[in-house]
Amino acid sequence: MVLTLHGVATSTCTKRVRTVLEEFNVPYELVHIDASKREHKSPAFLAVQPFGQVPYINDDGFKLYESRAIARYLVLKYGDVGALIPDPADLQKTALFEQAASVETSNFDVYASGLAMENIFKKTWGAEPDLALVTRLKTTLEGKLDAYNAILGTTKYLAGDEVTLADLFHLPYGSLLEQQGIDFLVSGRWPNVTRWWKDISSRASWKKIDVPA
Ligand SMILES: N[C@@H](CCC(=O)N[C@@H](CS)C(=O)NCC(=O)O)C(=O)O
Repeated sequence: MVLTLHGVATSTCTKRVRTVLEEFNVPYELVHIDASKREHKSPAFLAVQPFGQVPYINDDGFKLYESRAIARYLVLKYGDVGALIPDPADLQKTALFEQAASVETSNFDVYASGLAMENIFKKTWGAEPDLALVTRLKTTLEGKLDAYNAILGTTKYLAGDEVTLADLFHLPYGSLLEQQGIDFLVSGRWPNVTRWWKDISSRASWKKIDVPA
């Protein structure tokens, strides 16, 4: 049975999973969840994903939600050992990978997703962005990028000199920054960040699935 991904092609978290599927050419079927009909809040959907959020996967009867957990599962099941996640036998490389993955959720996602909410998603239901919040989020993210620039001045990627999921996790919300006219990743103001961003965002997997939100 082909793996099914239950989500929305344009949604950030569905894109995070699709990128990994494309990295390893895993055959899959995208089962579209129609958010306008609140399909993600239906009893059938909630029975699998109790928070009513996309995406989840069904891999031969094994169901899993949370895009980053799905990504880890897919890499370990379908990838070569050491590709995108370090070989689990290497404790220190694994720990550095987990550190970098945690950096993404703690120091990037919270601000970049907040900006997407204010500047993009709110418009879809006719709400106005909270401009004071936008300023706070941008200022905090600028400070975080100082640290990113320092990290990426010593290694090619966030967890060392090999690309990992920790890098790829940034793609969905990172690309939405550009869509909002926030040039933090591309301007060269943080040169190591720009070098890194150009590298990861030009991967064939991302180019294939990136459709505007
Ligand atoms: N941490 C979850 C977040 C999932 C999530 O927030 N999905 C959004 C779309 S990107 C969603 O379904 N939003 C609708 C809602 O929360 O009601 C993941 O990474 O899978």
